Amino acid sequence: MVDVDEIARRCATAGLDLHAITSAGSYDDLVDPPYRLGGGRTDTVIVFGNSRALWPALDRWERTTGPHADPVDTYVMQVVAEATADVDDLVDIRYSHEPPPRRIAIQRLADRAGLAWLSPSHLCVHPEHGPWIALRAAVVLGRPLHSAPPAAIAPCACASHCLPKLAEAIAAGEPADNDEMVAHWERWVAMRDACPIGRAARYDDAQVRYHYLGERPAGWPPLG
Ligand code: B12
Repeated sequence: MVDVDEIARRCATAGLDLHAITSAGSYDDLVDPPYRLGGGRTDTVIVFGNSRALWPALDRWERTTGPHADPVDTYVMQVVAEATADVDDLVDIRYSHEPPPRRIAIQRLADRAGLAWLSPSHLCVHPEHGPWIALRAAVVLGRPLHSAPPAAIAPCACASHCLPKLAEAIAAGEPADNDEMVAHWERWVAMRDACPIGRAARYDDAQVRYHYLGERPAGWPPLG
């Protein structure tokens, strides 16, 4: 059987450097029915994410194999599919970018698994990388996990850091979709910058501009 550490090692090599485990049931108990994983309650779930470590790998891949319309999503699916190709008890892979009815509340999953604390600013905060992480996929395995590890604990005090910035961003117009977020993108970056944890882990400019504005860096093959 391919163990969790080996799957995580494969993903980390490709830039998906963060992971934690919990049981499917402990996540399902936290969310409304449409967001549940279903299946066995003791199934093991690995939640994968990335720090800024994703960017060099992704950048190299897009320069050499692109253009892809959605490079991050396409790359993540390829990496996770390859990392789990020989896993006999693979039940499901849910990606954070999947729309309903396959959407999962991946921040709640990451919080429950102890990977990163879900803060009131709607961002998960990792003890080392702060809010400068993304959450990418949940890999569900049919091997039992009878006692789920503890949930994440708060590493910071939001009231004097991100929350005033969240209020400013919301006052500028609470976004219902990505276009509305882009209209005030610098306010949303300011909220992330306000967190005292993980300042050294901030994404570089190309990664920030790609994630908030969808800007393809110079050197990436142009979309047709
Ligand atoms: C839809 C969505 C959005 C919508 C939110 C609309 C809304 N009102 O819910 C919009 C387009 C506005 C948005 C914006 C952003 N998002 Co977004 N988003 C998602 C997505 C795809 C689904 C969220 C969802 O429906 N979850 C299901 C519900 C049931 O879960 P929930 O726990 O109850 O609700 C969570 C979210 O809905 C969100 N939320 C709920 N209400 C509101 C209201 C506002 C104003 C915002 C901003 C968020 C928000 O926070 C909740 C937890 O506190 C997730 C990925 C995922 N699968 O979860 C990414 C995700 C949450 N987003 C993410 C990010 C980074 C952003 C942005 C910073 C921009 C970006 N592209 O990088 C901005 C700004 C957000 C911020 N807090 O700074 C990351 C968060 C990483 C982290 N460290 O936690 C995720 C996990 C994607 C990823 N690949 O990592 N997003």
